[in-house]
Amino acid sequence: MAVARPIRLLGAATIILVLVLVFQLTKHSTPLVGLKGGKLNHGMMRDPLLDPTGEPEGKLWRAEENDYAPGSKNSARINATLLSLVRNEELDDLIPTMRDLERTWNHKFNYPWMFFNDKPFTEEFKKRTQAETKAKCYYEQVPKEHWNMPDWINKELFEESAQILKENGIQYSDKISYHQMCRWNSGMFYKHPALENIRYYWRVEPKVQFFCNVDYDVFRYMQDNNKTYGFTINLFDAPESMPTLWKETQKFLAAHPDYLSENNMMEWLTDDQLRPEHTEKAGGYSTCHFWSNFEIGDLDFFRSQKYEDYFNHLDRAGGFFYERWGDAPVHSIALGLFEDASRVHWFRDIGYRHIPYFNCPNSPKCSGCTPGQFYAGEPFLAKEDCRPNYFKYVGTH
Ligand SMILES: Nc1nc2c(ncn2[C@@H]2O[C@H](COP(=O)(O)OP(=O)(O)O)[C@@H](O)[C@H]2O)c(=O)[nH]1
Ligand SMILES: [Mg+2]
Repeated sequence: MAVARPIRLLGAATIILVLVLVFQLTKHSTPLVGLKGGKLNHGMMRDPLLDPTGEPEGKLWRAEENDYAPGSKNSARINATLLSLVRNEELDDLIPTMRDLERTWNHKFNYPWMFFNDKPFTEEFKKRTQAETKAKCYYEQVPKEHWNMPDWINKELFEESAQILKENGIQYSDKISYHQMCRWNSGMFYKHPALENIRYYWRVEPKVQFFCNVDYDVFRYMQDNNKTYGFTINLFDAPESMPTLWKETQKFLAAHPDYLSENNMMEWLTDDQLRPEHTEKAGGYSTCHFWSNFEIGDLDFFRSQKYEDYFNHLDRAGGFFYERWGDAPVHSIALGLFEDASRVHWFRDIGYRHIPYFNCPNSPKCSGCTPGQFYAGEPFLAKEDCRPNYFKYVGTH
């Protein structure tokens, strides 16, 4: 039966094709909670793999991912580093984090780790961290002039303000080192001499977790796609920590109108629909920000004249100490105003957790978190997610 065989083969091929199609149609069928019917809608389950802007799936997953895989033509390391400000006492929390990131990503690329501390690192810290990676580790002390409270800050006024903030429920407001840390992460980290010749960094904090195998060089992805900044989580902040940050920002913008990017993210920064009380208390800023305990960034953005002028303006205004301005809103506002929106990237494929929030993709490359999960703990945490706002105004790039 010489004719029947091709026909049978054709039949089998059709069945396989139908099965593949059905699989493709059903594999991401988790209901999307985010922009349902055009309305912002918060919920614990969110599927970041589904595109909340309604664009066809696939467009947002990079087809070119394999171009950056180890062994591919683009796999040589670029000028970049992992970066972590950490205390000696946090060593036990840092080790599992290093293990996660080495297992899911860095053992394929061996980017160096650079640890920063306001105090000298102990020998134990050096020995145990270096033992976790084949890559080179660097241990850097933060210069005093980058860490100390600047001399134009009035110590008594700081203490009085800290008490008021504390009464308003602002965590760590009376801990001077927390203010110093936020200021260092806002305007000092990129000035450290050890980073002078480095272009990209990936910020890592002790205790954070990584859940997904990432098989491409994210730094090279940033470089080749002209990205300035990458994030995983977008959150609202406590407006009480920054009553005058937006006012100072507006003053700065009035003096430098030419610094505003043409394709800026102003609508995202000033949304007053989703949490109107936040926007009001923060003087017009929605408080929505890139959660900066995870960030993959281009140091040249922070070293730019625009960013430097903005930081100096804020620093002189005193809010890193008299209020509790965080580096997350400061970075986010600067990016939102001075950078082109298309140069900020949502790393939807990097499964991540910093207590209590998650970015958890629905992908076979991930394990250890629930796909779409945003938080663990009290249900009120759900409303802290402001990615729907970001997607609404800025989209995904
Ligand atoms: N060396 C050093 N690192 C600090 C200090 N304060 C905070 N950090 C680091 O800065 C980052 C943010 O601090 P963390 O306590 O996690 O703040 P949170 O995430 O806002 O609760 C972490 O990587 C800490 O290890 C400090 O006084 N010295
Ligand atoms: Mg932290």
